[in-house]
Amino acid sequence: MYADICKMLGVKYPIIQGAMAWISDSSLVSAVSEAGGIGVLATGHLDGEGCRAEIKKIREKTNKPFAVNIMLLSAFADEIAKVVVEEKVAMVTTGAGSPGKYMKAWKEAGIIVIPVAPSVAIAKRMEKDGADAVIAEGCESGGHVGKITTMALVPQVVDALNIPVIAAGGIADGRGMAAATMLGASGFQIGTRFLVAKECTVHQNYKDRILKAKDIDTTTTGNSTGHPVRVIRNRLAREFEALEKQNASPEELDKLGKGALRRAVIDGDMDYGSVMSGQIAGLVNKEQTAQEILEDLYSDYLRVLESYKRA
Ligand code: TUI
Repeated sequence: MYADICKMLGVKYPIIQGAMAWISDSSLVSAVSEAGGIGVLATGHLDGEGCRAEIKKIREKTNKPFAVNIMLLSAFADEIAKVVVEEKVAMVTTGAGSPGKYMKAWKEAGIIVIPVAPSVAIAKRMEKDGADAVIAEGCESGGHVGKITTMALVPQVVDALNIPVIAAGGIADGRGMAAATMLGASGFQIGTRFLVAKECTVHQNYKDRILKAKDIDTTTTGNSTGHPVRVIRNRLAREFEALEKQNASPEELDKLGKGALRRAVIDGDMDYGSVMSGQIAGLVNKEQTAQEILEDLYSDYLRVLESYKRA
């Protein structure tokens, strides 16, 4: 079944590198795509021209297909939606909202559109709006999350839709990929494991924090704002939780959260930065090149599937 997704995307592996704002830049994206996966440029921290410049850099490093992610809460979403058309990007993923209003222009430009959906109802709407596939993202993921786990979400989305479903959230090795296959997924989106790729330019402190993370080290903040975000628990997360318990206003919470992702990614501030990570970080314990990660993931996946056939 995964062959369909590889064919649709023109890639070797049915593996999409999850977009990570401030983190998945041209360096990581070109490395993942060059190695046979789908690199995804995050644009949550960029404006239209910043996005165009990164696309140019990716193209200088690889001629393989890559995707651009549009974080729909971004003030620059409209600009970036235009840039992907002008730059003839092959594929777009979206997050944190519904891309319905851009769909016509993107489909006319021949762009493959794969939105993230955190629930069956949203996934159905995206299929109706013309999505080519959806990424069913469980709340094990890092960053902005929905309410349902990957285990519960993926099979329900698979049953409700006629387009391919890509599983995301809690996948970092061949076992997770095999499990998602059993749930009916046609491909996999993986973020946290690519955070520690050698080509990933995130601050070394961030990588080290992921490498030493345990299963219970993440929490979600922002539950009262309607935009819960999964992060590694640190001083910032605790202060956020305390403020939320006191029913702080959205403005107060915004003030605390402002610039926090940049502080973690660029400055390496592990106390007052927002260290977004999936729950699977405990399984991620070595730095490898993007090519090694993809080869490792895929051979592990085939080995797991094979071992069940023999059993
Ligand atoms: O978008 C993500 N994960 C992200 S975005 C991000 S940047 C950020 N920084 C600070 C605060 C908030 C975000 C960090 N991580 N994942 C994809 C995702 N999309 N998760 C959930 C959704 C989603 C939610 C609602 C998709 C569609 C949707 O539709 C709502 C509607 O009514 O259409």
